[in-house]
Amino acid sequence: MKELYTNIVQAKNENSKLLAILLDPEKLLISDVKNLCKKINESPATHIFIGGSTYNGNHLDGLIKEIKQCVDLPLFLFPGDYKQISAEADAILFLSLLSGRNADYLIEHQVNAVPVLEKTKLEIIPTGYLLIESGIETAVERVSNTKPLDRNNINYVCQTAKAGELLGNKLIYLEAGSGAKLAVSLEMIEQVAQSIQIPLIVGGGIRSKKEINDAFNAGADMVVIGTAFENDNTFFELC
Ligand code: 1GP
Repeated sequence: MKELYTNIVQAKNENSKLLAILLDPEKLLISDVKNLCKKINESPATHIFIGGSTYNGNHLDGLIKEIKQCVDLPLFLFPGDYKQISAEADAILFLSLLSGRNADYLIEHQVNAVPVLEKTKLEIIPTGYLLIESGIETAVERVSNTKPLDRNNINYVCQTAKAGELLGNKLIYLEAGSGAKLAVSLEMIEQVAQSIQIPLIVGGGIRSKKEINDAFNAGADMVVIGTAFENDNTFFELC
């Protein structure tokens, strides 16, 4: 097993919770990074994720290089598609959108990513990605042209997560979508966590320290915070 994934599994086994800050390259200038790094270094974050549903710019390598100069946390690509792959990161969440039935996001983008990935030393972590209905249409839903899973049909979400594990994914990501009105319910987190053995990531619409802790207590191994920190980089001080 590769090191960064092993660390996540180890954290799960020790019940030591992980927190990722999600940075959207579309909303981040290289000149913003220094100030941002200070805030990240003062926060309880254990990981940085970078990526976005609609980014197609050309400053991703530069951004990551700059971030890596001032933050010493593992930096994972969380790509909207295969064009968002940078060799400068440490690892990539190699996502398959298991909640949807759009073959492009189940396998086509992954096939196209192979020649790019082969030129990098990125640690590749296969991740079953499940978009859950969250009260509004999110960017992932729009861009992937898929419907999220019914937030009330917990059994089906558990079954989908388990299928993801049986297919060989190493992580399951329960996603309400960036800026979601409703985060994934605690009941769903609890039941999915009990259905699978692999680590569980939860994100989308989480906006307070209490919500982070509730997600952890329900069984999330890692929580992802994007919008709350993006809107207010003192978020972790106020928590
Ligand atoms: C989105 O799960 C992440 O992919 C984070 O969501 O921006 O709502 O925190 P937020």
